[in-house]
Amino acid sequence: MLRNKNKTFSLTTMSKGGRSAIARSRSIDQQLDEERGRREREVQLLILGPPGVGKSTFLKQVRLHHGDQFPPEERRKYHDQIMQNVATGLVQLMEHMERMGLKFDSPDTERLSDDFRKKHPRVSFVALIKKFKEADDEAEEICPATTKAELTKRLSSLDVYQPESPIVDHMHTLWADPSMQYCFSRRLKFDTDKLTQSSEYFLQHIGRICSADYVASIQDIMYICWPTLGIQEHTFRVDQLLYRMVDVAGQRSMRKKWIHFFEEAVAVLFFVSLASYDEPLEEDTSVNSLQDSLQAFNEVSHSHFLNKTEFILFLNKKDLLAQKLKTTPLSTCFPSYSGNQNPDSCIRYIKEQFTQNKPSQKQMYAHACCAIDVPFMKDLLSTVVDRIVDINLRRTKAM
Ligand SMILES: Nc1nc2c(ncn2[C@@H]2O[C@H](COP(=O)(O)OP(=O)(O)O)[C@@H](O)[C@H]2O)c(=O)[nH]1
Ligand SMILES: [Mg+2]
Repeated sequence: MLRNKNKTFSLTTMSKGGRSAIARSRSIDQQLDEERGRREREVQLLILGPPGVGKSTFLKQVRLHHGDQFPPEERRKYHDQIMQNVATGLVQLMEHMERMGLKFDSPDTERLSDDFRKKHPRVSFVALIKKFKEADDEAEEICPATTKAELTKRLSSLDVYQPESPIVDHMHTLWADPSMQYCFSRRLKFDTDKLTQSSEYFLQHIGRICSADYVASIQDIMYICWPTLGIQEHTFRVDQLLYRMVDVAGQRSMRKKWIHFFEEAVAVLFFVSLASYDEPLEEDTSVNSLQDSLQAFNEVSHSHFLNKTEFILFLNKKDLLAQKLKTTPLSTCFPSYSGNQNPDSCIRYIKEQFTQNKPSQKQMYAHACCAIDVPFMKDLLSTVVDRIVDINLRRTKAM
């Protein structure tokens, strides 16, 4: 028996066509209920932002605080990436030694360094990502086989994580050399090709990393610098909700091709590096990197495909911003900024630049953060999860 406001229909007294229409309508209702139920339980989040701003690090924090917490066998999977980061840092220092006219202490170490540089050339992640994007502009495929193959080749040539492998000894020997140590001590004075915080961290921990019983710590995992190629999806369950987070890995140039796939996204988590305020864009050095992020943010937050999607902005790398402000004023990026160089004042100003042009129907949430800081991120994640639950609730009610 079906009830429709005032009337009661009996299936047996209806025509065949009427019965099948009702059956169809029931099935549609059921599908809609299921869909509504699924949406209430599943939250799709889109992670956006240029490469290197901390998106993967954020996802690692989610995994740590709301996922499997990286059991030991999972941590071992990061060892190759860590070794690659150590090798890159060493080779970068060798290049600086050359520029500074520094020689290794013995001819044996000199030979070893030549050999090491040949076997482990620096992998230019920026070049790889660029190549990958160019190929993407022409092809539909998200991760071109050529780039994947190139990356795999580079990695297999490294093949380092064998504690008994000679490379571990070689790293020790090269790192212990007095000229290498002197060069490292001068790192803050490098004019170009500065060491990243991640290289600095891994070089300072070479002894521990190269030990036979090494298992990557959570902090090691957060410091890894490794490019994300292609679209990646990560799911996490917090309380009753399944969060489906899609990291499109800084796929900016072809956004028009895929943004419509994310119409259903409940929120965009948009990442920006505060530390990029004095950096030029890799692909166009006439453009300031933070200004470019601001433009990308304005553009995507006004996309009509995302007009039902809320935005949560993460102004990341606030630790590096604080360091840089000691020597470089914020006006480098925002000439109209005339305030002081206190990090909090500068962050307030940057936040304002990002949120002042928001679409009127959207709430805009902005958080300054440091994605490698484990306790800080634990608290921030709990705030963000609460916020997403609220957004999702409002959205399902409005359906
Ligand atoms: N100092 C500092 N480094 C960070 C922070 N967030 C991420 N990183 C580092 O920045 C590098 C790039 O981060 P990643 O998450 O891979 O960037 P993605 O390309 O946006 O996924 C890694 O070496 C991270 O350890 C931060 O808040 N402060
Ligand atoms: Mg990434």
